[in-house]
Amino acid sequence: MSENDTSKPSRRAFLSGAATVGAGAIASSVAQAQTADPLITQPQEWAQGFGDGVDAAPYGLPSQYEGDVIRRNVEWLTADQISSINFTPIHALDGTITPQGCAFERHHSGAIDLSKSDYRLMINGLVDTPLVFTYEDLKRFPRENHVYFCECAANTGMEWAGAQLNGAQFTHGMIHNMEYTGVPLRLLLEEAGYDVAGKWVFVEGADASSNGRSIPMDKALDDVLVAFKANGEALRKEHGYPVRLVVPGWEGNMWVKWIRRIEVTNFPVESREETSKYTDTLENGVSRKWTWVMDAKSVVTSPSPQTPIKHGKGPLVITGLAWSGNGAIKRVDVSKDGGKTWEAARLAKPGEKMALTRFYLDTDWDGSEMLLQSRAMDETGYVQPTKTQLREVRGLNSIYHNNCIQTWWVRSNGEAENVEVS
Ligand SMILES: Nc1nc2c(c(=O)[nH]1)N[C@H]1C(S)=C(S)[C@@H](COP(=O)(O)O)O[C@H]1N2
Ligand SMILES: [Mo]
Repeated sequence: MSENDTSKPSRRAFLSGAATVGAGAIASSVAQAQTADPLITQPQEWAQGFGDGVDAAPYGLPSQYEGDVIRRNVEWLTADQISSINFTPIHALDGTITPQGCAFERHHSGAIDLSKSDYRLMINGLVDTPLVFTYEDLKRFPRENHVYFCECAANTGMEWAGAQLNGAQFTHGMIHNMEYTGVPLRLLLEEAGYDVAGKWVFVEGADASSNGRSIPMDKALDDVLVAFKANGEALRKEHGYPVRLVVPGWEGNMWVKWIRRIEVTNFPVESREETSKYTDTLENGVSRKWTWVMDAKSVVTSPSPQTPIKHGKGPLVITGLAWSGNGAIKRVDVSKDGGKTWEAARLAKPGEKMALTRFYLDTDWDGSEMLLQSRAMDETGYVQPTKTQLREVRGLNSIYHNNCIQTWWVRSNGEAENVEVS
């Protein structure tokens, strides 16, 4: 829009209008009568004394005003806290890195306390020398840093039959994205002298559930990490302290926490977690299995049901997240009319492989209702499907791997609701 266009407030005019209040020079097309704002014209209480000293919080917590940016659960979803899940407040975060303190948790038998000194990792099976590593042993292998998303295969799983949960946190919050520090699993397998006949590894956690999963050797040798830090600090207890597996782009269930054993085998174990669970039953009753990769997906995080538009019409930042287990996000489109027309969103940074990508659409909202959608495309050329397209292939029996396009119905009062368009 040109600066001379006075029909709609431009972002620049809006912002300069706000900035010049009090300076007596309001020249923009949206200049409004404003009374002096005491919060900027009057000395405030917090400027008339001292703040907290440096030792007030040896380990800092979020500001007291951010108390609602927390994990939340959906009560009816799981019977108890021990085998349960909660959700990342993605509607309230920005950028791409998820702080550990509000990153979703999924436990099959609760989060265990395991110290570094009691920690052991065994590699056995088809290897020259079965080995047991201590935590300190792991720290003597060359380590790497990578940012990756971890998405539970069940993320968005409650939305198969119809629009159900009202909030991006609940529909899409079984995901987090952290910078991991860890040792490539390949180095540990080489140390043990793995047999090239071993086409699989079976990985187990130290918790009662053990959460055992089979991983093809090609993946194990490619980019899997045995990680001990996330976002620069030790893993939190709930994310597998002191050591977890990081399986880039693959379903969260394979990211075994408190990892204690890696067995090289020449067959997949077909454990509970890869047969009765984490398989997808199609309309004809046949179940898909080994659906490891998380396909390209995206969601508008704001505006959304938990973050309605409160400022009325005019400049509006639409934002969201996109990711793909098959590589980097190349493009995200946003629709305001339920998928009839699309605009290319701005990626905050070029997409990175198997990591969250932040997108923005800086727009002028005319106050009319919107059916907001986002559609991700990854470097393979794959385009995120509509709900109808996904159902045509997968039917309605599935729980896992729902990567369809999400719709938020934003009303003219700014409130948003989870809906489906057909
Ligand atoms: N040992 C162990 N590893 C586990 C689980 C578990 O219950 N026990 N849950 C799995 C599931 S289903 C998911 S989605 C991810 C969740 O990781 P997070 O709790 O760090 O978010 O961990 C996986 N690893
Ligand atoms: Mo999961």
